Amino acid sequence: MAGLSTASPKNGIDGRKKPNLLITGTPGTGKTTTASALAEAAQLRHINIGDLVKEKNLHNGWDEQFECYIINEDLVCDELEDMMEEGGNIVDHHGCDFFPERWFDRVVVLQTENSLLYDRLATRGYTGSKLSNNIECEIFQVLLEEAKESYQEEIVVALRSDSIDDLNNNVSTLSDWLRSWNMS
Ligand code: DAT
Repeated sequence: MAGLSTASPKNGIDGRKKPNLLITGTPGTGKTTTASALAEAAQLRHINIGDLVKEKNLHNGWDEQFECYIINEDLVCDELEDMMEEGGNIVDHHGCDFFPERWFDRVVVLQTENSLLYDRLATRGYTGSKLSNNIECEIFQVLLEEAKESYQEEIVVALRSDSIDDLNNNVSTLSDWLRSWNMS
């Protein structure tokens, strides 16, 4: 896995002028909070996949068991293709294996200590198996494994997201990286 400070920035695989960043992690780890602060700091576009799916009906109905929309991955990818080609996107989603690998210059996996994550998800109203499944997902580092299997390991970075200090540090580190990419 790459440390952000040592990885040298480079132009996008498709020759895009601005980088695309994927922020992933278990629900509640802070993807949306981080992506939205970073998008503002770096003046990039924040794309929350969950919101996009709802707004544009890019799903195959509601999953009663998991209490979420069943994402139509092909429709999501079709919807995003032009924007991703252009660059300058921060994509925020709790999965990462169905996007084309060529889209992203960096993949960030946020991680949160279990008891803190439990409290955040309980506050959000998660209970029962929805709550325990997500905690297990974090314990087993499912998203980090998925990211490492789906992208080159040198573009994958795991960042702690336990506290507001972590949040601020992550936004600052990622802003620096985006700036250095733009200068390359
Ligand atoms: P996600 O998009 O991964 O589901 P979120 O951004 O909605 O997560 O954050 C979930 C809650 O946790 C929300 O109330 C904001 C808070 N939060 C996010 N990142 C945090 C951090 N690093 N430290 C403390 N609280 C955080």
